[in-house]
Amino acid sequence: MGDTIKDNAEKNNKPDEEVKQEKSMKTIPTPITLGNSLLAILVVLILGTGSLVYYMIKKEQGDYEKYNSLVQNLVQDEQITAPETNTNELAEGETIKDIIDSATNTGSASTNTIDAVDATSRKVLNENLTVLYNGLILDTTSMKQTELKYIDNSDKYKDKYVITYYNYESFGFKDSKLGNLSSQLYDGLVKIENVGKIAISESYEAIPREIKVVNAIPTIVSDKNPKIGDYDSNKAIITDLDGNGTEEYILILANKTSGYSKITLVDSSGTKVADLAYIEKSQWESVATEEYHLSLSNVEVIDVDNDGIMEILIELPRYEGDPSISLLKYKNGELQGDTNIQCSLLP
Ligand SMILES: [Ca+2]
Ligand SMILES: [Ca+2]
Repeated sequence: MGDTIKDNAEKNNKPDEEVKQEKSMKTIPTPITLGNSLLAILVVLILGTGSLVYYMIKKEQGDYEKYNSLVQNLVQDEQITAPETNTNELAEGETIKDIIDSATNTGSASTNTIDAVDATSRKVLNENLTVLYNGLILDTTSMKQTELKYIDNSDKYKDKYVITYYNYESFGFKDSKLGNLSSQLYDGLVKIENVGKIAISESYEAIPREIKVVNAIPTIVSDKNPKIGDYDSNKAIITDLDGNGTEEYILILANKTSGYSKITLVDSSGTKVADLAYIEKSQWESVATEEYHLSLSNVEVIDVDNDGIMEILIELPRYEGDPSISLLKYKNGELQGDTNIQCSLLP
């Protein structure tokens, strides 16, 4: 106490600055006490923990960078495969150009490239492609006469046909609807209801080019086929079946006097390719209550196998039961399928 009073007295004599200095001087030389050593340990601990945390962050960063570079490598790998699709796009572009070019050249070679257009994606689509004709299954895998098939009602997979169908009628797209299984028709057999005349399970463009129907024979055709004058009922379907830029003609011809009718394919130059189907009076006279002629309703033009080419479907009538279907493909000046089919309504 006494010291303090004495000190205070001394301090009082000194200038303010000196007093302050002395005060700070006195506090600096702190003796090593228990509290201070605890503080030192705490500081060491804090520094230690800090450096540990720093090390861990660094390590995490390293790992992240490693992961990041791995991901980048993967992305680069993806980018290596990506140009393939670009090449496809290029090929497609070239094909479209080819098609446009061929429109003026009537080239047949250029149509070869049509098949190459997104062939891969088409193949994937076609694996599950279902085509219905009047609600019955139409096998579109080969160009020939084919029977329409019913669905077996006891088939445990029959529900796979209960899907949305894209419906086509009168040479155009009609709508898309969910098809339903019908009630039993014959002996455990059902078909699909609520669909159009032709129903396709995939949403590709099945009529990619305009189809015109006229009630006359185009002069380019009649000039080269003077015998067409013998028919008194003439209709022509005009469309570019194979997409090469030139139109083909499907003629529906009937002679009311002779009772003969036929469906004929004519190429873009007006030259007959083939008679596809015909019926004579003797094949319908005894069973038909009215005159029977093959008509527009016997023909459909639609791409049923998703290759960009519209097939010709001829409905072949019969005495009873469902008609069979003749599938034909006209491509590069060549016709695949059965021709000159004689139809008959006789039992
Ligand atoms: Ca054509
Ligand atoms: Ca086709």
